[in-house]
Amino acid sequence: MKMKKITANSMQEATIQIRQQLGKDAVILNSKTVVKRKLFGLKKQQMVEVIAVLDQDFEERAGKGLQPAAAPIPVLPKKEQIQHLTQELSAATQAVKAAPSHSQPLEYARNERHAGILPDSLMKIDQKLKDQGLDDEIRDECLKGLLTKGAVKEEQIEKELEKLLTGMLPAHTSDEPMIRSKYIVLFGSTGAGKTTTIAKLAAKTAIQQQKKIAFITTDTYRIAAIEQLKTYAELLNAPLEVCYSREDFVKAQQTFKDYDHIFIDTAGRNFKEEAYIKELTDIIPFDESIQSFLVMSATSKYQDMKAMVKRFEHVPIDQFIFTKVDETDTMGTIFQIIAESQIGLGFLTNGQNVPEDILESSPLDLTRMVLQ
Ligand SMILES: Nc1nc2c(ncn2[C@@H]2O[C@H](COP(=O)(O)OP(=O)(O)OP(=O)(O)O)[C@@H](O)[C@H]2O)c(=O)[nH]1
Ligand SMILES: [Mg+2]
Repeated sequence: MKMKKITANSMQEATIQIRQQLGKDAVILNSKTVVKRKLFGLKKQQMVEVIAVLDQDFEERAGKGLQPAAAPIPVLPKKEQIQHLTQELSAATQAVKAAPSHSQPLEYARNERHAGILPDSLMKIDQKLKDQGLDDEIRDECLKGLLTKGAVKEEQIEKELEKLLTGMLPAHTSDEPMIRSKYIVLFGSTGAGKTTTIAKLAAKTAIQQQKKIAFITTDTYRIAAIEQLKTYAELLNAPLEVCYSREDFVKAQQTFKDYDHIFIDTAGRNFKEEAYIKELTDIIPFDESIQSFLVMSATSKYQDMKAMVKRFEHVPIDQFIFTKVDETDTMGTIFQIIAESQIGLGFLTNGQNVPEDILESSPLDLTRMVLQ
């Protein structure tokens, strides 16, 4: 085993020197910041001191053909390093979280910290998850988990990563039907796909499960909105009540007391306005007989989705519905929102066809969509 102590101006510089002196299979055992005196002790300078080793036994094994020669051999960090690496990753995440967003130097520091320490296979997967929109915290959890399991080869990574990511999502109670309450309400911003999705859910419940269904709409904002829902109601031979107030709503509940499921459509609003949230909760009593879905388009930006969830923090959201997944290739944003809020996924919709284009997806399904 060859060991070298290298002092350099930055981790990146140290990594280059290590590669030059010990080759690409060298592994960093330890790194720390040190203060060195320069110019006859007049000037202090912060530097990094890195201890790196090259395990020749490993090299010999590789040379004897015990490892595939063509593909670069992933360097599995040793046990004592794993602890060090996971600490480094936690520290890096804390620093990035504490810093203002778009903090270039910290982002650079984080990359510099990982470069040359992590095997290439893990760097690659980290980048892939980043491209999907997963944040530093989730990605660092994945890297720590993969390192702890010693998963550095592609097949191992795939298997472990699936488990790690799925474990971050709220558990799915698969024995319970997704539509489980008497009242089903969908709300969300304008044009998210609420009415189309209500029609899909109602049609599936009426046709496949042979349930007696009815509709309520509180979307009295647009004339066309009532007509839109009426068309679906007529097609399904189901009654529809239009509610302008809580009194209307209570009356409609009485009218539909013998029905199995009542699907409630609401007006799409700019929910940045607190008054619109109040309007919604004034008409609909969000009690335990109501199953509520916040509907968001999968094409929305992460920050907008996050703000939307925050705005509804006083309205109980049972599950999310993400629409228009057919219009995006990035499922990471959805994953991020679910993992962060711990609000489960109800449905994904993937097209304009009623009732076909709707999916019930488990946490594992969503993970696989992110990794695809
Ligand atoms: N590509 C695609 N389009 C969809 C999907 N779901 C709904 N849409 C379309 O999105 C548009 C808006 O759908 P609506 O159901 O009217 O949306 P809404 O949320 O009820 O709209 P407002 O009531 O005006 O707030 C329509 O053109 C739908 O066909 C989907 O999963 N994929
Ligand atoms: Mg609508």
